[in-house]
Amino acid sequence: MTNHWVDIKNADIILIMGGNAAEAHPCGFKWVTEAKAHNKAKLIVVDPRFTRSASVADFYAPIRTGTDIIFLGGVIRYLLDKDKIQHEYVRNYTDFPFIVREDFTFDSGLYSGYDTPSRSYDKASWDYERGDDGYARIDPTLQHPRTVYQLLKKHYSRYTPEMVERVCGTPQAAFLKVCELLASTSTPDRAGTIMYALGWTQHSIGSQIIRTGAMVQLLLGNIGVSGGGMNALRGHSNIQGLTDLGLMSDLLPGYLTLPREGEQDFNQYIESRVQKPLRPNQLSYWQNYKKFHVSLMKAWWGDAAQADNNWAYDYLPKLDKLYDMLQVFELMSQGKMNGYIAQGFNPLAAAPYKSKLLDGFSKLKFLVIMDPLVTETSEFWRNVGEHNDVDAAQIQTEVFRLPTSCFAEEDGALVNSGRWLQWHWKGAEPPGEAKTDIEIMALLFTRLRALYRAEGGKFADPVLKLWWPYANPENPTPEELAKEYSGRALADLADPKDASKVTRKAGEQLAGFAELRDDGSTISGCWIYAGAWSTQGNLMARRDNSDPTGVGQTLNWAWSWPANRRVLYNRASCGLDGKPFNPRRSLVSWNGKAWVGADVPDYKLDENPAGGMGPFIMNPEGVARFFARKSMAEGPFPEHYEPFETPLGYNPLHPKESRATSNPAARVFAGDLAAMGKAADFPHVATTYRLTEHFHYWTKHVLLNSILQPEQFVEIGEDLARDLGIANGSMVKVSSNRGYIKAVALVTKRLKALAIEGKPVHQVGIPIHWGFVGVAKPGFLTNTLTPSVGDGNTQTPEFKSFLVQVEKA
Ligand SMILES: Nc1nc2c(c(=O)[nH]1)N[C@H]1C(S)=C(S)[C@@H](COP(=O)(O)OP(=O)(O)OC[C@H]3O[C@@H](n4cnc5c(=O)[nH]c(N)nc54)[C@H](O)[C@@H]3O)O[C@H]1N2
Ligand SMILES: Nc1nc2c(c(=O)[nH]1)N[C@H]1C(S)=C(S)[C@@H](COP(=O)(O)OP(=O)(O)OC[C@H]3O[C@@H](n4cnc5c(=O)[nH]c(N)nc54)[C@H](O)[C@@H]3O)O[C@H]1N2
Ligand SMILES: [Mo]
Repeated sequence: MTNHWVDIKNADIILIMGGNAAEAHPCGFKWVTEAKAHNKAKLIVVDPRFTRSASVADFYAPIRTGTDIIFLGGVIRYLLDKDKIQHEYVRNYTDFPFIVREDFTFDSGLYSGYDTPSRSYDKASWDYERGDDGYARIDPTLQHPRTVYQLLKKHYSRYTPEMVERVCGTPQAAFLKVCELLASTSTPDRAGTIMYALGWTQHSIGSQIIRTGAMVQLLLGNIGVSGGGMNALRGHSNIQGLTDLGLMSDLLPGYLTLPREGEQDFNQYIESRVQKPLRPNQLSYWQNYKKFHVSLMKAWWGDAAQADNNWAYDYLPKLDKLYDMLQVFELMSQGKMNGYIAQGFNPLAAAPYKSKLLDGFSKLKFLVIMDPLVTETSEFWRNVGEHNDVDAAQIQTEVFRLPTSCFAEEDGALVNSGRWLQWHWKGAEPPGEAKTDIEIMALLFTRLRALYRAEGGKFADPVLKLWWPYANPENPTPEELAKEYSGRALADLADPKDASKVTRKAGEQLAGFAELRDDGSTISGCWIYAGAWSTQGNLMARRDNSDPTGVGQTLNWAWSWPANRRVLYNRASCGLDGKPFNPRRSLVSWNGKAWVGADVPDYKLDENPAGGMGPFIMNPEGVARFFARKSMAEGPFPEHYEPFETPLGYNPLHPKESRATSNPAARVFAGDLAAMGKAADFPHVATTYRLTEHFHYWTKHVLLNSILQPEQFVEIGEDLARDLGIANGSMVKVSSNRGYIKAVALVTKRLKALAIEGKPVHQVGIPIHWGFVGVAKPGFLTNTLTPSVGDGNTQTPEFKSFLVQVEKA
């Protein structure tokens, strides 16, 4: 989230699109209720299904799955056309006036630089034109035909209300009503928020859908203001912490990035991440990259990380490719992996294309499961008839189960969607043989290290020299780890302006990332968490919810990254003069000497706004981007591409012979592509989703939850049920090109056929929660059906849009 849960109460307009917060985030949803009750906020829901969120909305619009870029691109066109944009904001705080290179082109759905065999782009032309001074060229009048503004207008001119109706199936009147409501927040005194989750992320163009939403918010001046923002409703209680701490295959903690194979040289690695300002007097905060990186390497390898070995740069793996889960399961099914550890992960249930996973797991030598419960993955080898039809005698994989505790049986911090690190305390000891994940990982590490010490091995140093300074090496405490990721000084730190003054004594916890150094004198295991545990103690454990300004910032409740700031980019809530656009809900302001206010300013505290420094200090241009430059796989402006399994078979935006039907830059493995189905055989569009009564695949172990939602069902619209002669409550078979499931038919008014390109398209809704372990009625795994293709940037699987055939069982 750019903002946070409580702040949703400040919104005037709330768009829930690509999520179902009333169902999947019922506690956080109370802030929507607050906004409606106290702020007269209007709630809009856009979803293929009439959901629990829709049932309390002021306005609902249906949409075909996977077509949100057309819808949102249509909103962009509407806002530009009707001049419903916040002018001062857009002109000064975005890249509108920046001039794009002449060789940048877009034609028949493809951007300049496309290479068909590798399905990827040479992105050189996706950039600004540079002046003789080295800075990006701009035209403040916005008249130059290659300003980002002009290119944006041209790009989305194709996204007309007629196109929205044709491709999304959303009636024009409903679409225009949504536009009108959103447009009402283009004035400085009104704010709108977007709440989204998997309905946007789980598509082969998911990241670009989210960007399009962010572009709508920028046009409306809704980023950096209270009641605004792009608010990703995260899933598991600590999934925000997972990405923060760099558990993606290409990340390091704090969104630093792992080097690629071609980056063997340390200085080159740093230089390519330290971005010089693209306009005069901009901060470009990533210029501090080296300080964060060196402090991380010191936290990991201590004395073994020194200037003369480039802070142990050789110890870091250099990626030849991404190792996301789709890649891993591809390698596994090719027989290229010996072992796999599933820690708090039930991939057989959670990953797409189940039969491919069964094949892969069967080829492993060993499989380790760290989990408090029995999972389908831990019993992938068990034949349970139709629900898991395997030949157990042929499977040689050795499975180890390591029982773990769960969050309620340990102390520690969880990071919520709003970036708050909230400390919690255990309520009970773990039962039986269960140990915490920390203890198990520490035991694995210390034993592996002992083996390396005794027997040696290839490239042992990264293991042997890992810094492990914990009182009990076999069980580090959450407190020790928290102090380490927050960070401390290893030597006395001198004031950079006056070397005779010591600002921080050796051994002291740091107050924040501004104190980090690139000379090895500080450690921080995650720079964005620096200051969470300061000399004042564990700030994550704070529980003071006082809110002196009434805007809901509660700065003394827990601790929020970065720097305890609650709303990112909050400098953008003020005009060029430093005065709030909306004094009624002020976050920060310039008092003539400093930035002050209800939130921690996202800016240099003493920076006079007259100097012209932009509010988006992480970007080298100082402003927000409509034109993403080289940061996305598919191109600088989001373009609609059909799901890989498309009911149309072509992209209505492009000439029919165009190669750009589905995401041309998505990575897709040959076998997975061959397993895609066609509309002729699988005419119904399916999507998958969750229910309040279950949490994924584990609450089916709980009797009460299993009583509330006892067995797998699929939602089918009344018109489709009539066509197929399916009665409510009868059994149906749902097949894709990868397998089939059987389930109870729930015939409903919540799903209706949409008219797409003049033809009716039926959508089918499939909840994800059932499987073959637990006390609920045994069922099929929904992911028997789903296709194995990921978003072009994150590789999040396309769980939300694929083709099936429904028939009577
Ligand atoms: N009770 C409960 N709560 C949970 C979870 C749980 O299992 N149970 N899981 C947690 C986790 S890990 C996560 S990630 C979150 C997920 O939270 P959500 O993303 O809100 O959950 P989903 O139900 O997967 O999907 C949300 C909605 O997206 C819609 N949708 C599908 N395709 C499209 C599309 O193309 N466009 C649009 N606009 N909408 C579409 C679906 O119809 C569905 O209503 O929930 C978390 N909360
Ligand atoms: N078709 C389809 N597939 C989906 C989705 C979808 O919308 N549609 N959603 C996807 C999403 S967003 C998600 S997040 C995944 C969820 O997929 P998973 O994360 O695999 O599913 P869970 O059942 O939430 O959790 C996995 C295991 O973690 C264990 N666990 C709980 N606490 C702890 C702990 O403290 N330590 C350890 N070691 N284990 C613990 C639980 O017992 C459980 O067995 O599913 C994905 N798959
Ligand atoms: Mo999730």
